[in-house]
Amino acid sequence: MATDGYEHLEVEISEGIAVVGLARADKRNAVNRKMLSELDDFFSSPPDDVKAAVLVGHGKHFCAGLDLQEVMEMKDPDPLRDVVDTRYWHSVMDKIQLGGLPVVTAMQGAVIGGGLEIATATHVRVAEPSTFYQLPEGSRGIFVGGGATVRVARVIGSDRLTEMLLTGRRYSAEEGLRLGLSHYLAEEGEARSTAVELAGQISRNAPISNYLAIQAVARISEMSAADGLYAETLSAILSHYQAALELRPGIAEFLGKK
Ligand code: 1HE
Repeated sequence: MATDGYEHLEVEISEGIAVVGLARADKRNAVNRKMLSELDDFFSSPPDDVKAAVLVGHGKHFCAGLDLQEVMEMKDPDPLRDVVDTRYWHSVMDKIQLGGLPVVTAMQGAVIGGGLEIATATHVRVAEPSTFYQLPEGSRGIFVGGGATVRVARVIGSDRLTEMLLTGRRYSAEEGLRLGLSHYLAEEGEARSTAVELAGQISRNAPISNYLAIQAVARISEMSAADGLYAETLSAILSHYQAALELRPGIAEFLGKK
């Protein structure tokens, strides 16, 4: 089954896994307003039968970041418009991270600027050897606005984020693996199939365990250690209770036989 009606996204659904493709290869999947609103739409209300998503970029590059052409077309400075736009990026990245689906990203070629912000809003990242990571905002005279100060910093540390922004350097796939920008390094051309396999494996976990791995870890990472440990206890109990509920039909069936 494919979800139709998008201009810059291509969605294919099979066996509970949605492969969501950034489908603007001629512009290296640069993210314009339309693509961002389509990501918003998909991750706000994924189809009920979808248990996990795989995010891919069509063509040779995962994503070249913000559509700079669209930025240039907005001629007059308008701080309020820009605040609203940046906050919209933040809300869409939140939906990707916390909207309810485990998301595995398959990356190749450029993972630049907003592309890296999208990738770090996802939960598992697989790279190919051609992958490189860059935050060229400094050399473009702008600043990150899609969550990098929080999410990229959480992965590589604020010290290295500052270094990436100041120098605009490219980190290679190998370096990215070491830094945690990817969790897996697949053979060239194999990131998507590895990501689909991982998504399939994740989709077979207990839904409550996936929910807590995404939500509880994200929330607890913002808490003090004492509050985090308390929240971990409550989360663990919630999962045990859910497991007990799921066993109930079996118990009822057993009792019914008596
Ligand atoms: C674009 C964009 C884009 C390509 N916006 N149109 N992002 C950047 O600064 C990255 C800019 N792009 C690149 O460095 C390179 O394009 C790539 C390394 C990604 C790929 O290189 P290459 O040689 O394969 O492609 P190309 O020839 O540079 O580009 C092909 C087309 O894509 C071309 O358009 P055409 O009409 O001339 O064919 C490019 O203009 C177009 N294209 N990248 C618009 N980004 C939430 S805030 C986040 C802030 C940021 O993301 S800043 C980082 C922006």
